[in-house]
Amino acid sequence: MKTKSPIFAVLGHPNEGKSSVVSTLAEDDSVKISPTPGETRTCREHPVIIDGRIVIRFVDTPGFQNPRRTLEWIQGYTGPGNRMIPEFIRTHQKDENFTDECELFLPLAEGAGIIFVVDGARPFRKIDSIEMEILRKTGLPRMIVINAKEKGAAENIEIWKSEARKHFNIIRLFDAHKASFAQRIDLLESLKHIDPEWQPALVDTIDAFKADWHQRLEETASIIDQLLQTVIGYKAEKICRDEHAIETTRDQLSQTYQNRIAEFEKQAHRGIKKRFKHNIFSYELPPHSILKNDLFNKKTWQVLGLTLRQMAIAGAGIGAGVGSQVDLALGGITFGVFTAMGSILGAGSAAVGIRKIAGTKIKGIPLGGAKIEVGPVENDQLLYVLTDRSLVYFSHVINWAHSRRDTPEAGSFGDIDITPHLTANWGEANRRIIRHFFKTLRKGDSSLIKNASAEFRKMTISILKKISGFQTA
Ligand SMILES: Nc1nc2c(ncn2[C@@H]2O[C@H](COP(=O)(O)OP(=O)(O)OP(=O)(O)O)[C@@H](O)[C@H]2O)c(=O)[nH]1
Ligand SMILES: [Mg+2]
Repeated sequence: MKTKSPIFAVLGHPNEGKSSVVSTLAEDDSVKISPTPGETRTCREHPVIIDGRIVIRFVDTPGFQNPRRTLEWIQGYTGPGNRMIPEFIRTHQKDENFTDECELFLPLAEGAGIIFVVDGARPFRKIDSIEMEILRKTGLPRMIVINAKEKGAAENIEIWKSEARKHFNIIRLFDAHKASFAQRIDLLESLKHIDPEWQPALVDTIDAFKADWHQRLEETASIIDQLLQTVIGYKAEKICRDEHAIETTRDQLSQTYQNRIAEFEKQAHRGIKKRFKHNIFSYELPPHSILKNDLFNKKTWQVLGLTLRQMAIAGAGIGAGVGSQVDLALGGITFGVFTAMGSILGAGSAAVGIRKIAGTKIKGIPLGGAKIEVGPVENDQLLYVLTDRSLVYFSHVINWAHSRRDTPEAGSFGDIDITPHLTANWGEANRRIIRHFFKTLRKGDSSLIKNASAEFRKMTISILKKISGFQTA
């Protein structure tokens, strides 16, 4: 049995998406990917490390340079099968016609399994069958990954499949730029079947991936928990000695309050992004994302939690008092959102009025002046909006493959609809949990908070699982 972690070389023609497959599978956003063929010149190993242990390695390689002549040499080779690749490298290492082959064969000389990547969107060509034949002749365990770069004609894919069957017993369709966690696990599951010797190690690898994913969901839930706790506990305060400056100071303090809350949220989102290994490439939110609007922007509040019908009613200028009745009339679908919206939209301001969210207190102090306090938050709506925005952010991050280097457009991946998972659509059991959590936090009894927070995190993990479409144990 092999004792080292499984190793797979990702091979193919130049520019087919080899580096993209490596980057997505290894969740490494430092991999160089470019539209120019020949971007990858040397082999680079990308280990996946979980809990300090290498669980699998993927080797990115340059594309074939001279497949026809390589196959000719292989067909003329008469030595022992296991010496063929080392012998090819030894014979051609000084020949610049085979620089890339000598390089891409290096991991094969060490017994790596093969993941052959092709762009299934383009038509199949003769050169492809030559490359496939080379790989078959190596006798190494191998799988073909059809990575359709664009939505190719379905008949192209069918031709690819039937040609691939001649050389590979495992054929997978995999979209490197869009693969979800579930699809990545699926690909690893198929790797198990390419070589019985790798199987026990790969079972272990897959278990490690799943356990790690579960841990990430736990950590995300605890980041959201902490964010809400921090926001509930926060207030901005200032002493103002000048009686005439009280109003202006209060406005400035409201701004400070608002900025700090926005900063708490950013920190939480950065934590989530980091946990999902988006480190190097600066991940951009898609332009259509609701998160492109600031936390306190009216649009944020309009979109999170308001159905079209409610928007229309809100647009008709219904104020706070009526809002709460409409809320009831709609059977509680809005989970209280509309009540807040009624008052906020009724106020007609471009930004959500902070005074409606966090109470301000002005207390006289000895020797003149006042102590001004903004916060803590009085209106649960801010907490629901923060929860929703964290769920939206999580959804963006997990659906953003590490191989992507562009800015997503509407309809590319942002169309994954997480509306059913937003607070306004939660079932009664979950609503009860979050309401209880907020109430307990406000009371401030630390032993009760511990339990309420654990219950909130447990519920959040189950929502995150649903959003990620992957049920871990
Ligand atoms: N839309 C889309 N584009 C992709 C996909 N995979 C790769 N590409 C694009 O295709 C180009 C080549 O991708 P790479 O991953 O660098 O390909 P490669 O096979 O490593 O290329 P070389 O190293 O040059 O041989 C890049 O512009 C990628 O963004 C995909 O699944 N979907
Ligand atoms: Mg490359």
